[in-house]
Amino acid sequence: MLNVKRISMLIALVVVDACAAACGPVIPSTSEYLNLETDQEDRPKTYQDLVVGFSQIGAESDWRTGNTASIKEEAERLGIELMFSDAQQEQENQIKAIRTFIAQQVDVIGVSPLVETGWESVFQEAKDAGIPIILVDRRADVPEDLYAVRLGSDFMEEGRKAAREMVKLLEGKGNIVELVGTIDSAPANDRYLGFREILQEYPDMHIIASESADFTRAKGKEVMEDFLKMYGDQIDALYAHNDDSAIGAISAIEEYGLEPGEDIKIVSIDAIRDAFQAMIDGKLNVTVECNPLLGPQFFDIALKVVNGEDVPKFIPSEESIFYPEDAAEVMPSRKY
Ligand code: GYE
Repeated sequence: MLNVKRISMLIALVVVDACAAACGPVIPSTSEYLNLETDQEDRPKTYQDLVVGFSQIGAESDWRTGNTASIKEEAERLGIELMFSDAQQEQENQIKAIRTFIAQQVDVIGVSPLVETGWESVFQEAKDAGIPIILVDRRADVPEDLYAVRLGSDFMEEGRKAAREMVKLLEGKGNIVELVGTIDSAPANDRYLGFREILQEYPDMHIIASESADFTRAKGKEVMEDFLKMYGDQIDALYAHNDDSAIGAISAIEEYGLEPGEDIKIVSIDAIRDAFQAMIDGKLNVTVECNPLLGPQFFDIALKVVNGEDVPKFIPSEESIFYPEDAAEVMPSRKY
């Protein structure tokens, strides 16, 4: 409601605006102030004011379920109204969810894009409606003005770290098979490239096969079975783009009659609890951490963005690398 103080401020602004053309462009336009007045917003929003739409990819891995839990728990803790949509691995469903959030006029939209391409028009629709997009976890291949900020991991660096670990395990020499993540997803693209960037310095290390396992255990097992049929014990090592696909592959290797972690060295990414168990059991050699617990940082950024505060375009999550010797000690503290 307009109080006396606000009305007099408005009159003063109209007067100021009348002079704006003559007095120069430094004075903000009346409409900017009028917008503020009609919105009745003269204080920054708090968490309890926020309505947030979140478009999640699905539940393909333990990483993803950890990520979902972190977002839901943090929204609950902060008293944020969260509209959560699970796209079940379909980009089409994510696009529909974003359109619904726009129609519902949420304050901010979080999205983890399944694949890199195909987001421009729907992000533009959000921008036109004045709703900021925050990319959580995966990147989208769109011009920078179509999203406010990306929060997530440096997937190229994860690929490089995995390669450096592989070089150590194989002492610079051997045949590697690779389980790629979801085709056209940012982590699959970058983990593929980052790994090769390091490997090119080691001419005796060869990637003899590379196929997508879609970040799942079921596909990891299936594709590893094919690799074993084709190459058998010529395979010295496996590079899996995530732990779930590595765990699927571990069963395939055991069923084939070889020892995972011994006959075939394995490096994967994520650092889920089951990867720690696999390291304790001697079946996995290294896991490179990719942190899914992004809920707290996401809502912190969302509030800043909604309140017009400056945020960097990319905010990296903190990560490390884990080995079998530390697995038993670290495992109890793992939350995903
Ligand atoms: O590594 C994988 C998940 O986008 C970083 O998606 C994420 C990846 C993660 O399915 O397990």
